[in-house]
Amino acid sequence: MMKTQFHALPFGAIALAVALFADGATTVAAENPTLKDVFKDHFMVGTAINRSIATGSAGFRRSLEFVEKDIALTKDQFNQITAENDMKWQLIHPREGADGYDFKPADAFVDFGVSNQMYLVGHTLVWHSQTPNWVFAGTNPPPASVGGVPGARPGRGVYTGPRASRDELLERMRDHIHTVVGRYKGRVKVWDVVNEAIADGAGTNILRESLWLQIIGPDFIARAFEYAHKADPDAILRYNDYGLENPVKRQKLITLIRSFKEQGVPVMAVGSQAHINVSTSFETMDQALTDMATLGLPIHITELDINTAASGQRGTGADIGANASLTEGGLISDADRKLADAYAGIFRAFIKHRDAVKVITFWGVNDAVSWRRSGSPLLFDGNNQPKPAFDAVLGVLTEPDFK
Ligand code: 9MR
Repeated sequence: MMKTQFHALPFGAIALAVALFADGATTVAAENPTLKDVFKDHFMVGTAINRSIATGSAGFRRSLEFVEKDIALTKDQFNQITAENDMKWQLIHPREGADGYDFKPADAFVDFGVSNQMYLVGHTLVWHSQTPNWVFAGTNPPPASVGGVPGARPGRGVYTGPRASRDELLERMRDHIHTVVGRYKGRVKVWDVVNEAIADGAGTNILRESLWLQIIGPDFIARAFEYAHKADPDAILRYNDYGLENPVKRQKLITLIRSFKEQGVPVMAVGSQAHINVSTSFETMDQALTDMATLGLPIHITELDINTAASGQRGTGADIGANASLTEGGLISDADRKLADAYAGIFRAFIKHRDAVKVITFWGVNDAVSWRRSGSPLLFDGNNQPKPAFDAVLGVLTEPDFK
């Protein structure tokens, strides 16, 4: 006779499955549904991973014991990973010159993904943030009136010294993209080629006032995509941004991507970060996806999390740099239930738009390692236990409308 198994259920009540045994007795067996399996016919479900997870070492406020649990959860639940930080310019290419690269952590990320048969996303090649000063430095004086980047907030380390020429900066960009994309060719399948280049707010400027824009001009985005396409013609090249739940910012994205398509720029997917709060409803996400789908490109939800911090419940129009600090003041009341409701709503929208939505990436494995951990924004708590939001997400598929 079959042995009766009765595990404690680590993955919530939805894990219950009734098994009928040969002797006619019924018992309850644990069958742990996972995100990657439950949604396998809809989209990939992934997570950003930090260096500790990629390398199997203590760090990021986690002892080795916890890191090992984070690794187990990552392998269990997700079939796609993104490097949370280690492919950013500042980390992978801190110094000028051919020996200015530091590939070790990024190599560990890629090895981790390849050895666990995960779909790999590279994040990110060109960004206004986390880029070392040497990239922009040269002998041309900066415009006297701005002394740097208009709109840049003090204290955020924006380079204000003498600048490279357009050609110098393009050459540095080309070298960086060719080297990084070339190294991981065939293994990293998707690249965030340009990150967060769209301006916030209601102004008419589409592009953010970055040093990339000021030194190269508005074609810096097109050039970046061309270099990346040359470096790996098979890679899916993504434009990635946040706040696209906001109709004003979304319209800027649509205008920008349409113009790229008209010019033949090889942009192949739209990345919507989706760092949202609990007021983002099914309707909001449905409208955002409906609008973005008119571009005819696959949509990837690239950095999903839902802030439940009391101070983080505001609109989607502001700079994400400010959003980072909005995790104070404790959690909203009934945070777990509101988080579950919000996740269920947006997953209904993702499923409705499954023809367009191909990848959903959570921005972190659990609340303890999240960039906005005080906002408890993910499906697993700091002990890697599933929260009510996990069951709510899995439950969406069994609702009558979502068969
Ligand atoms: O989660 C990332 C955090 O660990 C870093 O300190 C921060 C700065 O590099 O970047 C965070 O990730 C950001 C991502 O790269 C781009 N979109 C916004 C994310 C949250 O700030």
